[in-house]
Amino acid sequence: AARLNPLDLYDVRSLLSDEERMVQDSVARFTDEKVLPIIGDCFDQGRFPTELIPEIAGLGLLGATIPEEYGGAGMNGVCYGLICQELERGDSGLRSFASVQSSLCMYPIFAYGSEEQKQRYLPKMAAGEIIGCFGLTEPHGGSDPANMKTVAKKDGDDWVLNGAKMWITNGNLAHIAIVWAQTDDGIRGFIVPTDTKGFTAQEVHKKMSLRASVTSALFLDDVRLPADAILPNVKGLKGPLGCLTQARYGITWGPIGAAQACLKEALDYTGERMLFGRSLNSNQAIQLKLADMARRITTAQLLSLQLGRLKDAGAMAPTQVSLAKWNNVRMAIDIARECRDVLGGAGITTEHAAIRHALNLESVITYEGTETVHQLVVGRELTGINAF
Ligand code: TGC
Ligand code: FAD
Repeated sequence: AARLNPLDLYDVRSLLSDEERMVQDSVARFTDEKVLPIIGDCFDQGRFPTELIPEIAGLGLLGATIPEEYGGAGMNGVCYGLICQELERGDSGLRSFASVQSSLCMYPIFAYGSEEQKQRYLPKMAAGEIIGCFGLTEPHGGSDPANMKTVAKKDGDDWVLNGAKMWITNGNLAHIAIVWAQTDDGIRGFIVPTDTKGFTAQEVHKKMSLRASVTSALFLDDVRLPADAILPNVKGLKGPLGCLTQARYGITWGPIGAAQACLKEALDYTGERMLFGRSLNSNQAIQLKLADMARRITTAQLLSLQLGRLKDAGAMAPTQVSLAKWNNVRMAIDIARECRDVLGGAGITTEHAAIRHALNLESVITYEGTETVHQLVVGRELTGINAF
């Protein structure tokens, strides 16, 4: 009998539309042909492959869900999820780049910006000519962004910003930063060109995770901006949290790709490795591990697809995103570590993908709300009690 696809045991792909399948295939091809041959070296060298940006943009992967009139690809949420999945099958750093540009920089300009801001920035951001970063987290504690110390004060018509942001993806690549700051009127968002006087980005080194991604600290020292730098249409923490909901949704899909890459590697390796006179995969202890990986990938796939259908129906609740972000990242990090283990010594170098994915997922489980933050969001939903 024909065997099932080990990376899609429930044929979740059959639930996709033709367009969704086409998008998945084109990103999968990009990952296989352009990302996988170089990404182990990029990780070793601590280098984000900027040379891939034009092709990423050309495939419509930046601002995929932004309407075409602003240069986006006008795709649905499920297509965006599949893009994240196939990019992260390559490396979490590539998916991070697309998440930040699309959900954390283009989305707030689209959702909260003026018509002039949308026209000015979005088409060039979709083309990869303007790269953005998103500054919410501060050095004193990212889980509690309401306790923000960065301030923006009015001076005549201008705004003057002071403060610092920490762990900012794309910080040293970016042409603009979306910076969230406390004002007399609550938390507001600003579009800050990174060549503005008083703005500096300092790359974080010595990372053991997301090495193929740029992470930076941002410093704002009397950064003076014109009145039209503010995002006019949102006030309060719901501005940045609304962006996080978009990015976290994509992050529920991404780790499925990382986990699939690891399961594939574990299947290939244990099929070929001969120990005690038989292939490694003939042992019950190994089959239990492989079966468990497939079980957890399958449940994650169904969770994200239903989440995407809810999103496209306009019915997705942030708590549902929290549950899937928690489940799917936990699933992937456990699988990557288990895959590293079944590869034995071979699992410890970047010749294989497992340890790179496992290390990357240490960031993914922390950023965009730590696992604990998402567990507490679900707990609050169930009990009505805020335990933060
Ligand atoms: P609360 O004070 O109750 O609510 C404030 C306002 O926001 C609204 N809201 C949301 N809106 C949209 N989406 C959500 N997920 C929302 N959650 C809350 C809420 O309705 C309220 O609106 P209003 O009109 O009443 O003012 O805030 P909370 O108690 O819900 O928040 C607490 C908590 C801990 C959940 C929140 O602070 C949180 O999520 N903390 C984690 C911070 C975080 O995730 N930071 C991520 C930084 S960015 C990043 O990591 C990028 S990595 C990207 C990459 O490289 O891929
Ligand atoms: P803390 O908030 O100090 O948390 C420390 C620990 O305490 C965690 O285990 C947490 O779960 C736990 N904890 C916190 N509160 C509670 C509680 N009430 N009860 C129990 N436990 C609790 N941020 C951006 O704004 N933009 C970016 O582009 C960005 N990119 C990132 C890229 C990377 C590689 C990394 C690692 C981070 C990035 N971040 C970014 C920051 C990220 O969002 C934060 O690291 C994250 O929100 C956690 O904040 P923190 O690191 O300050 O940890």
